[in-house]
Amino acid sequence: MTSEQTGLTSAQKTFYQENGYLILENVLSQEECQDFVAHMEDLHKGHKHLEGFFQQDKYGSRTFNQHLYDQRVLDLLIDPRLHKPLSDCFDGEPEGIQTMHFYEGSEHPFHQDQYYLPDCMSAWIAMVRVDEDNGPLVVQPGSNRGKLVTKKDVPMTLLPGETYELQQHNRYFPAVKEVVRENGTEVIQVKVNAGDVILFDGKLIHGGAQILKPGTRRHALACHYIPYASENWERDWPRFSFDGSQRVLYQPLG
Ligand SMILES: O=C(O)CCC(=O)C(=O)O
Repeated sequence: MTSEQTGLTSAQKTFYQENGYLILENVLSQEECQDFVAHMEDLHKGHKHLEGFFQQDKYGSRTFNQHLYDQRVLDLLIDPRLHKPLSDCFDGEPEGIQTMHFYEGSEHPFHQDQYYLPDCMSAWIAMVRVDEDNGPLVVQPGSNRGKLVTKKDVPMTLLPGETYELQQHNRYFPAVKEVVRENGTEVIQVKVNAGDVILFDGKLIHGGAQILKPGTRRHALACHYIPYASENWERDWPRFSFDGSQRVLYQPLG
């Protein structure tokens, strides 16, 4: 039996708590990864049509919340092999809330996912080999135990004339960079094989490393979760349980 079915060993759990991330090897088979990559390439080339499909040219060509219109992505978000490891990280039941499929490395500056999605964590599924050529994740191990830059520190409210991108580049990313500096510890690239999953804490400072071979594909599906018990939630997106049920907990006014 694999750890994906039985949950994390105590050594894995300790590693996760101390470092803020953990690699689970061979969660998906090579065939599953190749099938999924073919699916994503078919959508990209227009060989397959899916209502709602849209690629953003932002932080590497990516899709956003594809699980809301693509059963294949929803199945991965709530894949039973991820259930127990995520429950062990949270010490409670997880719910799937967000997906982003990256066709390429993101070169996303350092950030913490809990700035955007309070209480969250991630399961980042590599669908191809990810290394220095195609832009792996870069993380600051242990930063999950340090300061979290919140919306109280860097409000999301835009200043006159400011766009969201400017807010991020001029105010949010520099604030996180400062925490990286204050933490004073090394940052590392996390290189993984197709089928491996990187679990990481929403407080972990991470980003997309520089891509050494621009234009190289880097298929990876980033899945985000929140504890079922979390009420720290202000989105109208459905929250998906691992039994396939879903619930909407917040309805914006107007
Ligand atoms: O895949 C990447 O390069 C970045 C992913 C990321 O920042 C995230 O999932 O929060």
